Amino acid sequence: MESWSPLAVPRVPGTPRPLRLYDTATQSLKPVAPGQTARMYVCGITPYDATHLGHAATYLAFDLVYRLWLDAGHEVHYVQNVTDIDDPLLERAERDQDDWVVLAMRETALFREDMEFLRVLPPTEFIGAVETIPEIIEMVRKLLACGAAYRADDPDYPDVYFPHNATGRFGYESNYDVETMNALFAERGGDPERPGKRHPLDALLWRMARPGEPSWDSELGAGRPGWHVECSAIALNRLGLGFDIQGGGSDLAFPHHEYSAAHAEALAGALAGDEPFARLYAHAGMIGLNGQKMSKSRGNLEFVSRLRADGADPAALRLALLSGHYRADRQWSGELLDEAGQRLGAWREAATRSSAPAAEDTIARMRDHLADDLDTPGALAAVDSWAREANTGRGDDREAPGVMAGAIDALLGIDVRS
Ligand code: 5CA
Ligand code: ZN
Repeated sequence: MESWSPLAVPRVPGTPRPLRLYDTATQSLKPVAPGQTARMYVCGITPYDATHLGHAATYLAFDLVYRLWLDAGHEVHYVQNVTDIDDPLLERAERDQDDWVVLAMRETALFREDMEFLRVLPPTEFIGAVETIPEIIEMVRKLLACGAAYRADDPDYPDVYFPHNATGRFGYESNYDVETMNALFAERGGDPERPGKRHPLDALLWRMARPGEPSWDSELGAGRPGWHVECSAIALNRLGLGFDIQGGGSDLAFPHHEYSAAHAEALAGALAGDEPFARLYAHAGMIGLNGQKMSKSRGNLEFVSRLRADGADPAALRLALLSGHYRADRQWSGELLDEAGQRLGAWREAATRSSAPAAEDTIARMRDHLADDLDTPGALAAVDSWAREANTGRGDDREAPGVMAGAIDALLGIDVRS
């Protein structure tokens, strides 16, 4: 499907720093070390409702990765999906007497607008599940052929399942113990109780058509895809095995990223070797509201589009979301937006000064902080101290306000000149 509009990203003077990120699989900070073309897959929305600030915060974190790669001179191949067929979408369409296709199109269009508003760089490829159904069918077919899939023992609905331990290293990505896996599998879209499965943790690959549900004809039988195989096929077919970063919110560490990795590795293992699906699994913390994780099912949501309609400044919204560390679970509040507005005011004032302290040291500090697992609080504090000095009349570098404005734009995605 169509991505959203690109943005010009200014070049930043000085020396970029190699990025290190926390990897969920090895539970350690790791150098990202991409080749000339850096490859990233970030799990996209399920478009049954508008983009909330939790989604926005997660996409902003990976937007910073993109910007640091551009700063380091890489080409970036960034793929993001849209889960435009899945249970939550069908349930919402049913509840609201809406057509699921129309609902998905409407919410995806709104998501694009929200991303543009927040100056998030568009993925190179923005791919819907529905448009990739033939790829998914092909992947399930191959998994069946290599023994990494089986039919449920159910004559009415012989759905196709993935034996969770097909690769022999199940659990390497999330590192959860069995009790945690069982609980999260049940909580996040799994079907541990489904009769006919060989093991409660086996995951759905292809759901045979039920009356009244959308389905696609195929040699597997008419049906629709499971959730994890969607991202597995989309990523594998565009980025290949061993791409640099698989990203999403921490709620995707299990089951979603564990299984999407296992599906691809089971298939590739049969053909090639044991390269991991992704070299690094990065997860953003959960944004909460009123003390709980912001989620569509709980209904405690603050939408980007509502703030947009209220006339919120996109730069302030972006700054508010970046004021906490991306991995920390954190609470949204109106005060956060007010504080960000004040901070932005100081940055804007500094950027319009006729002179200021030289930009080089501050840019070096911004890069150091961002390269260190996206330490945005550190990077923002570095800009704060430069702006404070500039706004008290210190510094006689006439280029500095413009150079800093360019760096703030390129590295943080914030336009202080608007
Ligand atoms: N379509 C799937 C991924 S393939 C999905 O999880 N969609 S979603 O709409 O539920 O979430 C989209 C992204 O936002 C995911 O990366 C998810 O981890 C992240 N996310 C959801 N809720 C929050 C939250 N409260 N805080 C931070 N990130 C969140
Ligand atoms: Zn996904």
